[in-house]
Amino acid sequence: MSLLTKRHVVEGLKRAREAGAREHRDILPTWCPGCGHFAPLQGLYEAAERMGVAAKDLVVVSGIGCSGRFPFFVKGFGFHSLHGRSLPVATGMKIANPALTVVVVGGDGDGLGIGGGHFPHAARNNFDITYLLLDNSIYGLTKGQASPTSPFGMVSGTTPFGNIAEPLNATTLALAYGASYVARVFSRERDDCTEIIADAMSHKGFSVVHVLSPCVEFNKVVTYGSIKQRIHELPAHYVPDSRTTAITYAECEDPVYQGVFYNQPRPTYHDHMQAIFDKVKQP
Ligand SMILES: Cc1ncc(C[n+]2csc(CCOP(=O)(O)OP(=O)(O)O)c2C)c(N)n1
Ligand code: SF4
Ligand SMILES: [Mg+2]
Repeated sequence: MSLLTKRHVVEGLKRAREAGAREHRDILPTWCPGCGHFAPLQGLYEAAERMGVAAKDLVVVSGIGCSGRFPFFVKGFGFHSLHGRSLPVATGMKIANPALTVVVVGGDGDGLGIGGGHFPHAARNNFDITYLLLDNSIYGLTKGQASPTSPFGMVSGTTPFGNIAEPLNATTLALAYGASYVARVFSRERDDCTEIIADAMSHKGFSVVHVLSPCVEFNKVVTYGSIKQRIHELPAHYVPDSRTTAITYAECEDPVYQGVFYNQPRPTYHDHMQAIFDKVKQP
């Protein structure tokens, strides 16, 4: 499997157009060739296409970061919000117009650093939105500072003597916070990205896809090679119905598992609010 670059996205779009598919981008991606963020972008195009989501019904909300550029590259409504504030913006949109398909995209810094306080509340309220957390274990846009998921000991622009903090695990956090759907996927595996993003978008409730999405420019420690050595599919017998079992698998570091860790639909924020409205309306 080769790395997905701008050329692949252009060719993919050309083929899709020739096959009569609706177009799903306005502007071509500006990421570095080989950036991990290309595969989830292609995944979102294909998932939206497959699900028949019209551009007028799709909203992509981001914070700030290389990952934050996502909305520019998708045909639909977009909101490039403030650093770490994509989830409150997106949940507000969903409350205002529940008919919209809302996809939130952000980086490890955006979602687990400055925006880390919003993640648990979006999850426990079970808003019916999809959150693509593109994790490259670095601040890419600002050229290589340690992030909340950088490994212990990693040398970076802000940790010249090695990172002294333990990394956060986005999959574990999503599970612990109460997300009703949690998956992890390696962005090198383009087809897996598409399948999992489509599955997450079909889920009714808060779905999190933790994408291991290397920054080829500024992270020389967490790379396609280092992830490839440890990544493994969840066992064939795995059933994604137990949060505690899911956390055990999510915490495993060798191998690092990918796949759907948890998928247990429950009433969404909107369902609960509707029930309250119906109750108060009764004579
Ligand atoms: C309030 C605020 N603080 C800091 C910044 C500077 N800043 C922009 S992007 C970024 C980190 C981006 O890292 P990440 O979220 O991991 O996204 P990536 O670029 O790696 O995709 C920072 C610190 C900012 N734009 N706004
Ligand atoms: S700096 Fe890193 S994260 Fe940003 S576009 Fe380039 S490879 Fe991707
Ligand atoms: Mg990052």
